[in-house]
Amino acid sequence: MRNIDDSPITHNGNSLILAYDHGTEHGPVDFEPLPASADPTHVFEVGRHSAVTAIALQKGNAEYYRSWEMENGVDDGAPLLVKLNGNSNLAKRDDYYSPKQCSVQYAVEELDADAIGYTMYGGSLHEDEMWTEFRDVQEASRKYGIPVVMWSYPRGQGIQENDNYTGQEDPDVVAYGARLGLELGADMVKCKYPGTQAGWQQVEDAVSGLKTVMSGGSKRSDEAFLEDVRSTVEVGGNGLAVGRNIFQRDDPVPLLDELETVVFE
Ligand code: FBP
Repeated sequence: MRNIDDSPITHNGNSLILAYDHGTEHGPVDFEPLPASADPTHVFEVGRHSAVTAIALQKGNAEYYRSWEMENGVDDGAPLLVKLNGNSNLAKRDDYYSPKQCSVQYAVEELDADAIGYTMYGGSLHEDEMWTEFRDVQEASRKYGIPVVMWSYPRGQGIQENDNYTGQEDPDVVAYGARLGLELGADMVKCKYPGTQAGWQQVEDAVSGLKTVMSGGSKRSDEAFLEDVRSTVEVGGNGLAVGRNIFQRDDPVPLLDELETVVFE
């Protein structure tokens, strides 16, 4: 197994993943604050900032990304993380589930992926199916020697109906989700920020050195966002995977400059 520190998606052991799978997860509403962000090439360009160690895309945009690089002679684009599963807000389901739309084989052999991403909804009625799918994803990724990042978002009936939990940002819930990443063989786990540094410390305590990245969340001020990132990195977090806080900004470069310092230096 290749060490994730040798992967292009990390730099000095940490990562800044630019997430752009919102067109599936939330729909075009996420592009309204900055209409230019509906054009994937706008975000591909943002990914050329030296702070960005990976761009996370669904299959269709990943195909577009590779052809955009080729047609425009881009050789400094962000390494590609292909997000294998996803879901939409259009669907009606009995509980959270994120179907897989791309195989590891296709991601690696056709898209030249540098890493794989998979969302796991622990606590959902469909958790068992997702464990089974993740097993295949993780084992196939090992064969190709590329890292797997688990978007570990416990939510659904198992969380709602458990009186011990206050919701998906409860530190106990977030830490449990992070631990699933370790137990199931992810190389990095992406978690919601539980709101406090003590909460993130609980995440770190649960994962025994597994790489962790904080999920960005909805857009807030530069200062508030940087404060949250700093608070996770200070207690061992390995960076972030962020979408709206970058692509909804008119000019994300000053924030990316600051993040580069906080995450890598
Ligand atoms: P943001 O930084 O915009 O929160 O993006 C992170 C991310 O994990 C995306 O990859 C994904 O589209 C989105 O959050 C899913 O958020 P949720 O399922 O909580 O609505």
